[in-house]
Amino acid sequence: MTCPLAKAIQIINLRKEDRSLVLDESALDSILLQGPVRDLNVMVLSVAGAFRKGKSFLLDFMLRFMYKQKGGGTTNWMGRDDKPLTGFSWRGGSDPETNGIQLWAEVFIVQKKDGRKVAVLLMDTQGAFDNQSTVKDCATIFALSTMMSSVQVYNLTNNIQEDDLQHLQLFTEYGRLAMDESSLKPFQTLLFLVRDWSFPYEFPYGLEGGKNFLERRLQVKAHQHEELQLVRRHIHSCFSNIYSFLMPHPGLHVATSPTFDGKLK
Ligand SMILES: Nc1nc2c(ncn2[C@@H]2O[C@H](COP(=O)(O)OP(=O)(O)O)[C@@H](O)[C@H]2O)c(=O)[nH]1
Ligand SMILES: [Mg+2]
Repeated sequence: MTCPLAKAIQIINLRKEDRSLVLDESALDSILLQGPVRDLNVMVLSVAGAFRKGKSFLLDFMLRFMYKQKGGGTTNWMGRDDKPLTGFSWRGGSDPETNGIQLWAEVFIVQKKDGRKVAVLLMDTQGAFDNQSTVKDCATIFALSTMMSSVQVYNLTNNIQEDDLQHLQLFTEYGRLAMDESSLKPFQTLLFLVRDWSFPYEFPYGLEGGKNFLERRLQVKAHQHEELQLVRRHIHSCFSNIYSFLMPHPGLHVATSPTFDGKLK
């Protein structure tokens, strides 16, 4: 990844002085108006959620997949086992971390099953729940990234807790206000990504286990407290598709070693 496009570009900055969010329009132009991209539909995949929970780390593996696919392959996309993990900066990386929304400068052109081409953009978000940002900043970043994305990956750890659902309601309510009155659902696809899932004997890892787990968690039941029912109805009414994926714990070295640099070995 040495080409000039192999970098993340900050498109929305959180201004420290007044905590307002500022769109860097020329940065966005530099991505969306690239020759091969400008006339295509775009598909934006965003990852959002609490701070230091492996969002950027995950996106860097997605980048490996996209670059592999760009080179014509899909096998062994995880790459060599002695290569540090690079891309969007994650805790092990050396780049300073910033609050706001970043896009990968290189847009990946993918042919869909129907033969049409679509430009795939990967989006990283920062600031949600980190102790320097207020709840309002988090809600705004989450809402903006949800509005902009085709797929919003809601990155969670261990489980889907009731307060994760409440946060989601707050964040999406905020976004809904900014959208036109319409009978259509305001957002597209939501994926609850549960990292460090510890109950594979109840619901197995992956999409299928996630589907059954999510059905259980998002079920509206008559005996539930009204508030719990409301949160669930709200989430169902906001997204066209909702999925969940259960991921295994990557091992203590990944989670705790200060010297870990992302090498697979
Ligand atoms: N427990 C756990 N840690 C992870 C996982 N993936 C990455 N990490 C670690 O989490 C830390 C934070 O990762 P980062 O991508 O910077 O988090 P972000 O702030 O959400 O973008 C790093 O030290 C990673 O090694 C995971 O699935 N589980
Ligand atoms: Mg990050």
